[in-house]
Order: sequence, then structure tokens, then C-alpha cells
Amino acid sequence: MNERTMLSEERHFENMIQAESICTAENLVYERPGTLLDVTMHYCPGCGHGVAHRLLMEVVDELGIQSQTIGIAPVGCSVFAYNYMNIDMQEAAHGRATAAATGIKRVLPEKYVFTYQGDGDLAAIGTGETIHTCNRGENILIVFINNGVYGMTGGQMAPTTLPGMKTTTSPYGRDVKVQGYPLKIADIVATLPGSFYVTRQAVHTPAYVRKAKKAMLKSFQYQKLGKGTCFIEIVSNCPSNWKMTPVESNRWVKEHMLPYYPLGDLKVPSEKETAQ
Ligand SMILES: Cc1ncc(C[n+]2csc(CCOP(=O)(O)OP(=O)(O)O)c2C)c(N)n1
Ligand code: SF4
Repeated sequence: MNERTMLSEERHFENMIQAESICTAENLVYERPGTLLDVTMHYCPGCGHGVAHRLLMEVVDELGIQSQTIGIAPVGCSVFAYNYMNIDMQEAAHGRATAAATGIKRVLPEKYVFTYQGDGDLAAIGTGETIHTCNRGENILIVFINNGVYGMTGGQMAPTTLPGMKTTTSPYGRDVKVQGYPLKIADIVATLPGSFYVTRQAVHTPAYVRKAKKAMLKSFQYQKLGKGTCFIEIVSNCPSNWKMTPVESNRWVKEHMLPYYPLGDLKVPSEKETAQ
């Protein structure tokens, strides 16, 4: 071993010791929320679903509403959301989550009800349910994960697939002349009188993760006011079907998804509307 290698090994060892002394209970800035079960998730490494699950459960924990919250799981990669969230959950058929949520919320109006759906689920097979639920102003939260593809079934084109984006069913890239334009569901929902709060968020960087969490917190607080539907789109990734590493996929979110799906609030209630 030459002197240079020895030095770099020593430095590595020193760094390890330092890291160990930093990882103490007093320095803990993040821990798994109690409502997120301590099990291994089936999501691919780097997938945004896991982050979105964690945020939702952090908010439920922080608001202390675990026993009052009911989630509706979709069909898609997040079909097993009920295995990860330690709250009451109902599985719905593909696209029907907001219809199931409508029934549950109407029977149990004191509960906090949310749906968690992908873009194949919410913006393709469930378009009708989504639009009518928001138009009726059902007092629920809809969390919409937009990763531009049908993740679970192998990466087929979704209504949200970007122009030119290659998927298994658009191998030459989405041709808008043949397959139409990507559907901006959040923009449509924002125009409906029944929607109360509509926002588009993302989870590709820590700063945006924090913003997405704030939107969830607000939505649960708004649900208490009973004024209409809260809708949060989360622009996400699908590293496996996009055939990218997690880091590349997050970069792709920033460079390609966000110009088409700009982040921010699309409908915000006035102070008067949120006054208790
Ligand atoms: C009525 C019906 N049609 C089709 C399917 C097949 N299917 C299951 S998951 C899925 C796509 C899910 O994609 P998405 O909702 O975008 O969620 P992701 O997996 O990307 O999170 C499809 C088409 C089904 N289960 N039921
Ligand atoms: S296939 Fe895509 S959406 Fe599904 S878990 Fe893997 S990365 Fe996530």
C-alpha cells in the first residue's frame, strides 16, 4: 500500500467515526412517522410514490387525525398503499377511487377522507369520476400522482404523457396529431365551481418535498371547513419505465415535466372563505 492510499483510507475512517458521532438521537431531524408502517415498500428505488406516502402520513400524524382518516387506495403501483399507511383504508376499482370516497365521506362526514391515485387511474379510466366528484364539490382530498405513464402495467402511454415522450405504446414518441395532447387535469379541476383548493406540486428535490407537504397540511385543514374538493397533483417520476436512474429521472422531471406542468397553486381560497 503506498502512502497516498494509506492517507485516503485514514481519511475515510475518520469520516466514518465522525458520521457515527453525528447519528445520535439528539441530532435526529427525520424519523418515520408512526402512521407509516415499518415495512419494506415494493416501490422501485427512487420512485416518488414512497415520498408522497411518507408526506401524507407525516401530516396525519402531525394533525393527530390517525383514527379519523380514511384513505382510498387505487389500482396501479400504489395499489398496496393500505399495507403502508396505518389508517383505515378502502381499495377501489381502477378509476373509481373518488366515487368510493364520495360514498364514504357522505356516510361518515366527520372523517377526513382522501384518495391516492396515479394518472392512469385518475386521468384515464377515472376521468369521469374525477370531474364529477370535483364538480359536485365533494369534501375530500384527491392526491394525484402524475408520472406520465402507466407504471404498474409496464409503462404504457397515459393521458399525461408528454408530446414526443417514448413509452411502450408510443415507441416513436407521443405524436399529438395522432394521440392528442397531454391532459392537464389540475387545470380542468380548477375551473370547476366545486373545487376549493387546487395545486400542483412535486417531490424531486427536498425543497419541493417540503412544499408538497404544506399543500397536504392545508388540504386536511380545509376539509374541516367543508367547502369543497381539494386537489393536489404531484408531478412525479417512474425511473423504471422511463429507463433512468433515480437521479436522472428527477432531473428529467425538472427539465421536461415541469415546463409542461408548471408548479404552484391553481386555485386558492380567499381569507374570507377560510375564516372559521
Ligand atoms: C378496469 C381496469 N382496466 C385496466 C386495468 C389494468 N391496470 C392496472 S394498473 C394500470 C395502470 C396504472 O397506472 P397509473 O394509474 O398511472 O399508476 P402508476 O402505476 O403509474 O402509479 C392498469 C391499466 C385494471 N386493473 N382495471
Ligand atoms: S414502476 Fe414506476 S411508478 Fe411503479 S413503483 Fe416502479 S418507479 Fe414507481
